[in-house]
Amino acid sequence: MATFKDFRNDVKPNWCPGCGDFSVQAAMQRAAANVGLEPENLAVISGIGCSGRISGYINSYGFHSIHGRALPIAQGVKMANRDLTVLAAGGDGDGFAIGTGHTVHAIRRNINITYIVMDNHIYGLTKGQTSPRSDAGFKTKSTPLGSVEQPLSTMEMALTVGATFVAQSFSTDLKELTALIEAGIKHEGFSLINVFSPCVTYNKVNTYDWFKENLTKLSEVEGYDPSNRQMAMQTLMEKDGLVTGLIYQNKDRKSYQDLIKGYSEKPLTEANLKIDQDYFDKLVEEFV
Ligand SMILES: Cc1ncc(C[n+]2csc(CCOP(=O)(O)OP(=O)(O)O)c2C)c(N)n1
Ligand code: SF4
Repeated sequence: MATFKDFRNDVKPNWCPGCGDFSVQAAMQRAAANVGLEPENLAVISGIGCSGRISGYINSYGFHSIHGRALPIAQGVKMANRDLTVLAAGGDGDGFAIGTGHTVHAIRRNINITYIVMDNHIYGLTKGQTSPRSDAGFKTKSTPLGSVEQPLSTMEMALTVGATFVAQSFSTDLKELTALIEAGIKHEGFSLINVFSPCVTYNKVNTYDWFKENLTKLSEVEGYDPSNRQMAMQTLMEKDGLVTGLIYQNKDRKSYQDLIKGYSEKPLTEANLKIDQDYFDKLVEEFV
């Protein structure tokens, strides 16, 4: 049986020392081993950004794709081969700026993949511009006088568009993050896990200490019930989205795969996609 070490490769991450993404990588590797996967059962599909490099640092199938496009590719991989566990990963710019449309539709589609967002409230790779997660007033090279825009409340957005699994964690809490990724993998549908993963180089406001001071653990909120969508929404609004733990899970809704007729019987990789010559000729005739 594989251990987390089997999900390591020889590529040395070129993240800055102290970047939150190191722990996210470790949590993904641990979670994959803990749920009993072998490297050949896993595909990690990432977007572009510092965080997007993660697919190159994990021993599994992988695809370092295009900015904001990890999810279309990850969904395609899962639809072609449902036997693979598919993890999509990227930054808050990747998933909540250029990729927002894909994120919203993947959530409502409820395909059985797990999406891990490394949320540092900034564009790291391009050297520190605002992201849709940056707070109002946040000063960067692109907003020298402070951002005048409100940040996107992404967890509330996910609940609104029909998410069946929404969780949030902090990259220093390896135990909680690993457990949430495991739960996301086991969830029969789309799971969104937003990880506060500080950028130590360009974000001098939302630091490790800042998150430590401002985050509330849902496990410590009395009576919190992650199956209650209304409670999830109310708690997010009260705490300005700054919570960690399992925010919401709906185990009753069927995944996209389970609703597509025929898909559950045979993945595309095993289907006979050949068509005979007569049928091909007929098709061509139709179009010429
Ligand atoms: C289509 C396209 N537009 C813009 C870029 C430039 N670009 C690369 S990464 C990035 C944003 C990075 O921020 P984020 O996704 O939050 O990831 P981080 O680097 O912070 O991990 C941008 C705008 C690109 N590579 N491709
Ligand atoms: S620039 Fe920021 S996000 Fe990118 S590797 Fe460095 S610390 Fe991490």
